[in-house]
Amino acid sequence: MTDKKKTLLSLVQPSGDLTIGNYLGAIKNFIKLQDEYDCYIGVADLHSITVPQVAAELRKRSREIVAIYLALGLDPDKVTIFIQSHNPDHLKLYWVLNSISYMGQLSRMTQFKDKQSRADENNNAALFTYPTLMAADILAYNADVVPVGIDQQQHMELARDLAIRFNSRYSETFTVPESIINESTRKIMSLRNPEKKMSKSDEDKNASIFLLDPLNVIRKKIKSAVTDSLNNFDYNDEQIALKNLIDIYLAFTGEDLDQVLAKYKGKGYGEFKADLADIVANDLENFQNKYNEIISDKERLDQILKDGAEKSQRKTRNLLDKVYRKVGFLQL
Ligand code: AQP
Repeated sequence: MTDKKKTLLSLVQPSGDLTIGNYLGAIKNFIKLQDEYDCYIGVADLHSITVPQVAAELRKRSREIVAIYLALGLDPDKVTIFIQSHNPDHLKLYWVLNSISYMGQLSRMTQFKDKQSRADENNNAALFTYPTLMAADILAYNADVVPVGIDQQQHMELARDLAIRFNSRYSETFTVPESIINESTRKIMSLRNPEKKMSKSDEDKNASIFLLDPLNVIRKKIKSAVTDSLNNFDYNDEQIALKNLIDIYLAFTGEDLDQVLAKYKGKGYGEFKADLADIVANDLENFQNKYNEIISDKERLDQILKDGAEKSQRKTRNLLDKVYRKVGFLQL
């Protein structure tokens, strides 16, 4: 008898063009783990309207993310790839979890505080309850593991709290999910300000490397990334800009830190940055060639998403019936 695979779930928002932060922090782990787990990988379109979006662009980016997943190596025959809004169970569970989410806890979420402070006229309620929807995304699938960057860790804690709270209030129902976080790529930083996370919605386009940036732009961004004036090739918390570039180097090459330190010790940052620019550009060139082929086959992408919608609903349906019964909704 074979053991039943555990469930892995993770979503990415189509809130902008994807960066190497999204790739190294989260997507790389989906790809690595796709054989080991029963995987549900989504496009979080519901989440993305917590900040203003242009409808046509949102639709376009949703399909693009699927093509990116495939070009990076996700196999749709193994993994269920779906759009969040195509499975209404996310929203059905969201409402129930809202009823056991505390305002105090939600108001302490750093992502909410950060986005709210930048969103003057868009201080909307969905931004506030975003983490509850994220908990619903995860708990609806009884996911065992969720690969994420460290910025999502606080939301993961909330998802765990809500699972435990629901289980103790109504009886054992949800798996308490664990995060999977890559230590060295848990938070890829901005190329312009190493105190800030690299983000797809950063207004300074030179701060982020987008997976679909032209190769010469990628090279230029890396070569002009901020470093420091110490002129000392080392990996430490005083030289955070350089540390970030070394983390990117390690992630793309698979080399270990000692090897890289030995290679560039005593050399100027310029040589290291030029090599890094080539490494990232060559890797992404390969990816972009595949992407261009995949994105041109709209029919295939839509078929993957139709199958994905069906499979994701099949996964969540019984659990949602159970939850609705437990909270006391009349079922006929
Ligand atoms: N800089 C990063 N380093 C490591 N991991 C990162 N992630 C995002 N940025 C980094 C991880 O990517 C996954 C998908 O992210 P998301 O779409 O859910 O939204 P996010 O975390 O808010 O990512 P962005 O790029 O910063 O988007 P915007 O600008 O729209 O807010 C998550 O697992 C995330 O941790």
